[in-house]
Amino acid sequence: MIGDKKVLFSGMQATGNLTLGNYLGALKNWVSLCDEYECFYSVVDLHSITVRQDPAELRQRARKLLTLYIAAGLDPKKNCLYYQSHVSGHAELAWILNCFTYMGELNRMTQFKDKSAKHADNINAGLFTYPVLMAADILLYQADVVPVGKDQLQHLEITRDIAQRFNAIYGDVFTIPEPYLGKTGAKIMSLQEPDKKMSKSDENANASVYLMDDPDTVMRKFKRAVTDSEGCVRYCEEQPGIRNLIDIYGACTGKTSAEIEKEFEGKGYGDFKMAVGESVVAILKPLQERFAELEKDKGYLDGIIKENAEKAEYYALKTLRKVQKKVGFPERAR
Ligand code: ATP
Ligand code: LTN
Repeated sequence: MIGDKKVLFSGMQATGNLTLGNYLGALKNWVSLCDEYECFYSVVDLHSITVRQDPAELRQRARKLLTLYIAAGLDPKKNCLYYQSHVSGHAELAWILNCFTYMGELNRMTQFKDKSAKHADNINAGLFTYPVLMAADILLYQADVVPVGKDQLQHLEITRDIAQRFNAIYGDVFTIPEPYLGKTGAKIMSLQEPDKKMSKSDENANASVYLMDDPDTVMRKFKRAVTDSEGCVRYCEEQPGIRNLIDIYGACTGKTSAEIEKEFEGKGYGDFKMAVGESVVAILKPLQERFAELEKDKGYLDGIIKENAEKAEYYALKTLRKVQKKVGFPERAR
């Protein structure tokens, strides 16, 4: 707890360009959470170097992501938005937690298996202990809740195991985090293969709408979106392509699927795709404008980055000092 609020932590990697899926499924829903929770959103750049990165590009992407957090509506006065690498406590706690994590547990992580298959020439120890760093992120802030996608639930589970193991030895040091299952946005699917989720690492650029796509590109991608053969706008299992477009249109306009079916009764896919494209353009436009303004205001952003890192560090150090004491490190002279 911080004050009378529960703590929420989440992070995103600055790899790849954010998609409409990331926005509708995560970012957009994060905006209102600060009323109920004390929120920390990190750009997890320590995690990013588990696969090889171009340094200039990583720096640029990390800044872009942090700027996008703000452009998407996260108020940096109410949410702590910071770079993981600016708070050294993440790495320090990760080391300690490494000594409370078993090889066998890490060996079972499916993301490690997937990523080592994908990067067979660089199976480094960081990739293996990635979940321990993630545990450190969460436990450092004594987070009660963590909004994550399904693919990260296994990492949240190991975080809980590590925390419980530590607490069993040293007393109640860590809050045991729960996955955040509140109001989550729709799962947005690929525009080209609607049985696969829209993902920023998809190699086919037509499959994903990126938050920085210009209106023409957005409209073109929706025109080319794979649809089904029924020819009518109906929300059903047999039409995964149309269902996805209805989900997107609904998320952008606030309309229900029944309202959307009614709106497009008797109309073909062409009209519907245009409307979906336009609704996405309407959502992205203000976000892109805000992004451009923020990017120009270097002094403002730098100030936010510094202020928020200091705030994160304050809470991180509280936990870290407690943990260091518990495991038996000598106290510092005051
Ligand atoms: P990658 O392709 O690199 O795995 P990703 O696009 O799948 O990335 P993540 O970084 O894994 O995205 O996820 C960031 C957040 O966005 C998570 O909270 C996740 O649940 C959400 N998210 C990602 N893709 C979608 C999607 N298609 N629909 C809804 N939410 C999504
Ligand atoms: N592994 C996560 C990103 C991440 C994270 C976290 C999410 C790193 N640390 C802590 C929630 C809490 C991912 O790739 N989506």
